[in-house]
Amino acid sequence: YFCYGCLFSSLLWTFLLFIYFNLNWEKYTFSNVPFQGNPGVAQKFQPPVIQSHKWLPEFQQHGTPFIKPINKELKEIELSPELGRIFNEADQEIRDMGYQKHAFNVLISNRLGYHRDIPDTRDPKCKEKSYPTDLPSASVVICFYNEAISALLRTVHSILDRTPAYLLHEIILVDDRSDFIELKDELEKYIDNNQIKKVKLIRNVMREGLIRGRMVGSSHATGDVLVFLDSHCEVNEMWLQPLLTLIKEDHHSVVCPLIDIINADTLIYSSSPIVRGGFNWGLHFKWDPVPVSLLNGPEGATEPFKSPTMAGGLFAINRDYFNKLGQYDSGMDIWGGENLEISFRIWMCGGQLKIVPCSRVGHIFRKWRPYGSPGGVDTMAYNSLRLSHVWMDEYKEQYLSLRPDLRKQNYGDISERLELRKKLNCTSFKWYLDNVYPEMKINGLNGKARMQPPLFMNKNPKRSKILQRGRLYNLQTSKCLVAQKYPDQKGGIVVVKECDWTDSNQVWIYNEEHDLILANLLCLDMSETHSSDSPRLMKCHGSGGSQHWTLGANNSLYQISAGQCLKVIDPDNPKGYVAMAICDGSRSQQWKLDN
Ligand code: UD2
Ligand code: MN
Repeated sequence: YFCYGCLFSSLLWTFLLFIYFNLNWEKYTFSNVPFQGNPGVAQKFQPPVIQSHKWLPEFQQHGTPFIKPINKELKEIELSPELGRIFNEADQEIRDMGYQKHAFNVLISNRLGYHRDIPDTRDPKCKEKSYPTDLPSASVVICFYNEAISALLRTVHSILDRTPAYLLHEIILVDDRSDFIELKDELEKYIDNNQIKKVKLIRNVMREGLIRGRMVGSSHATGDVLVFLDSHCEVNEMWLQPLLTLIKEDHHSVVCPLIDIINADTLIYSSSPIVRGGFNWGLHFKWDPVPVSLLNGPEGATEPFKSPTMAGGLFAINRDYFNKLGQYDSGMDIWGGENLEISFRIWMCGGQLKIVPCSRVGHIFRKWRPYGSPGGVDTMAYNSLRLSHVWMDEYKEQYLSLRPDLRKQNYGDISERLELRKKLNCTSFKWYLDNVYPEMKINGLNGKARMQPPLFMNKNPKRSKILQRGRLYNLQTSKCLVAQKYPDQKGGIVVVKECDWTDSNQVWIYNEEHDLILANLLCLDMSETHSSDSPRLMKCHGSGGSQHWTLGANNSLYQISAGQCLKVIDPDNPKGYVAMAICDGSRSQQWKLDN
């Protein structure tokens, strides 16, 4: 018995599917990421790639009335303090929610729009360098989770604006299953409406974390070189050519740009000191000074130099080499550790890792990570445990003795990574320490967990030129701004009290850095997260943002990252509480810094 009906209907279905895919082939690409049998990582069907085709004229720029013309020679961009001003409750909401969701000033990010000028932070000698024109092409891979759309699109446009089209093969955005709706609808619409032809958008079906996320992205890439970036970067002038040149010369070179600093509170772009990557035995990445011997070449600080490790987010690697080298450890989850893993692997298995100071890319360094991992797992520890067991030989004891709690913790199956190490004929960790990172002391100290900007700008505020010195006197109450308790108490609030012209603890210093320093001890600081909190006295960090104050023309005391003015809450209340509020020029918001 033969079922002709069944045969007919299955043929019909095949035909219909064939027609459908042929019609949509341009738009939908299906592929599987080669996850090599890791438990917990299901072989899964990859979501469609949304790709736009045509190239439209320039995207209509967001109006940015706040930006002063930039002096390109400056090492720091001059943004108007007005950029962060809060005009109404909607602004307030954007700013406060922005800090909660993204840990940086989203109000300013939105106002900057998707295109902006940034200062050319390279050493002037870099501009005299020339690079070959026949360079390999680049696929830029950006994996993101719950990113602020303005920061993401500014990353994308900075690449489109500052990369020669013939070198840019594509930009692959991997949405790591973000929760925010704007990242689904708005982004897709934006890419489609503006027909940004080089941008491909891939959506993960499940949250994978940045490590597998990047693997998904790279599996879709077809350019010669992969360039990984975080989703809150801005690339600078001639950023790509020096990276590609080094890879062209030696395809076993993995190269990083120098990471400039985009301030999380003000979005000011500034040049970074020349540093390289290291780590401590807590397996935290850290920045190290570059040995003078490495900078003493004929070109000084413009020559690429070797780096024992990379920070992780920003690097370029030949695509074939990335695959041969074993991509990433797909058993690692969400965040952390993959940067040391790939650094060790590069050096131990025949490659080299370099930082190229003539290539500059800015990155928003956030003070905390605004997201967790599913189940609240410490993925950094889990990932570090995996890498220590695969790569660190007897030196994993250095780590485990600092983290005895991890000795018994499960770290999944690492057999494939051990095989990879064998297959690639890699050297020992001792070789790496002896030859690549001889500065590393055995039994070193533990360090910090957060990703910090290089040599976090702990400038001594006392060194900055003093502009004014005196009491901060409120015009409505005729009282002075002082510490509620002690001027040397970190975290203490400030209030207005009767002025005492003999008390040096009431004296403020206002310096060129726009710090307000009380009694030459602590700085007036405004929390970035909670603008409803009152300002506090904190250790001076010298990096502006939460400690940047301007004494306005109408006697206002304006806080740049809060976008608000200081006011006395209730002039009749003897407690003298002050708070930040929308600037309205009222008497309660008027201050004089006087002797
Ligand atoms: C640094 C690296 C980062 C990564 C990390 C260690 C730089 C400038 N940044 O931390 O790239 O190597 O160290 O793992 O070197 N993301 C996802 N899914 C997630 C979590 C994050 O897609 O589940 C994205 C995120 O949106 C961002 C990127 O991964 O684009 C890096 O995350 P981050 O910016 O929070 O990491 P960062 O800069 O603190
Ligand atoms: Mn980042």
